[in-house]
Amino acid sequence: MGRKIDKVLITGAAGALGSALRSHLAGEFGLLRLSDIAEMPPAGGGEEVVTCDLADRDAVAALCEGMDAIVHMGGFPREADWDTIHRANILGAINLWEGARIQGVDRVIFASSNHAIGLYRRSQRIDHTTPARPDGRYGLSKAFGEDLAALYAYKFNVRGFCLRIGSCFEEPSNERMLHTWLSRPDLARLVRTGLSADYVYEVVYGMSDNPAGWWDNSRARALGYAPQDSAEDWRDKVEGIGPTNPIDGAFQGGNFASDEFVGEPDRVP
Ligand code: NAI
Ligand code: 15L
Repeated sequence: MGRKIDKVLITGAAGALGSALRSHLAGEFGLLRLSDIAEMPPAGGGEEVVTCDLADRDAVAALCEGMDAIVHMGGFPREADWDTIHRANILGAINLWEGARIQGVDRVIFASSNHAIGLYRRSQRIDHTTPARPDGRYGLSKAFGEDLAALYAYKFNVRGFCLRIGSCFEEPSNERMLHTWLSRPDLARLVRTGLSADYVYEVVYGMSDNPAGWWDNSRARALGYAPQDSAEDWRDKVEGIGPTNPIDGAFQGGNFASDEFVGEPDRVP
C-alpha cells in the first residue's frame, strides 16, 4: 500500500490549527517536527521545534529532510494584499512542495480553504470534483496550492491531500457555520485520514458531520474519515446571527466574498 508514515512535519505549528494538531497527534508518530516563523513552546518527547520562514527556499528544503509526510498549515489565513499572500501562501507553498520533492517526502496534507470555492452560491451543493472559484486573493492562493499539489502528485510522486477547510473553531458562532464548521477533533481525524489512506491526489472538505452542509464530503468518508461532531448542536445559539449584506448571504464564502465585491452578482453562475 505504501510507505510507513513515521516522521511528520507540521508547518504553521504555532498557529491555532497547528497547535491543536500538535496536541491531538502527540505520541502517534515516531517524530513530529514542528515549524513556524513565530515562537513555539519548546519540544517535548518525540518532537522537534524548528523556526523557519516558508519564504526561505533553502531553509524549507532543509526543513523537509527525513520527513515521510508534511501537514502544511503555515500561511496567512485570511484576505490580505498581494505581497502578503504571495510571500506566505504562494511562494511558501512552492518552497514547501519543492522541499517535499527534493527530499522524497511521501505526501503533503494541505490546509486549503472553503475560500477556494467561495463564489459558489449557498444554494449550490458541490463535491470533491467541483473546480475552484476563489472569492479573493487569499482564496486564489489556496486554489493555487491545490493545483500545485496535483502537479507534484501526478508528476513528481508526492501524494497530495487538500482539505478545503470550512470554519475550524472551538464552536460555531453564526448561521453560516451550521454549514461550514469543523471541530478541532474532527480536523485531527481528517488529517489522520490524509496520513494513512491510500491515494495519489485528493480534494476533500474540512467539515464536521453537519447535516446542513453545502458540501458533499462522500469522498473523504470513502477514504476513511468519520467525523464525530456536528454544528447542529449549536443551532439554538447561532440562529439569528446571519449574513451582514446580500452578497455575503448569496455566496458560500460569506463576507470574504462580499468584501471588495463590485461585480454584478447575476454574472456569477
Ligand atoms: P494561524 O494564523 O493561527 O496559523 C498560521 C501559522 O502560519 C501562524 O502561526 C503563522 O506564524 C504561520 N506563518 C505565516 N506566515 C509564515 C511564513 N512565511 N513562514 C512560516 N510560518 C508562517 O491560522 P490557522 O487558523 O491556524 O490556519 C491554519 C491554516 O489553515 C492556514 O493555512 C489557513 O489558511 C487554513 N485555514 C484555516 C481555517 C480556520 O477556520 N482556522 C479555515 C480554512 C483554512
Ligand atoms: C478561512 O479560510 C479562515 O482562515 C478562517 O479564519 C475563517 O474565516 C474561515 O475561512 C471561514 O470561512 O469561516
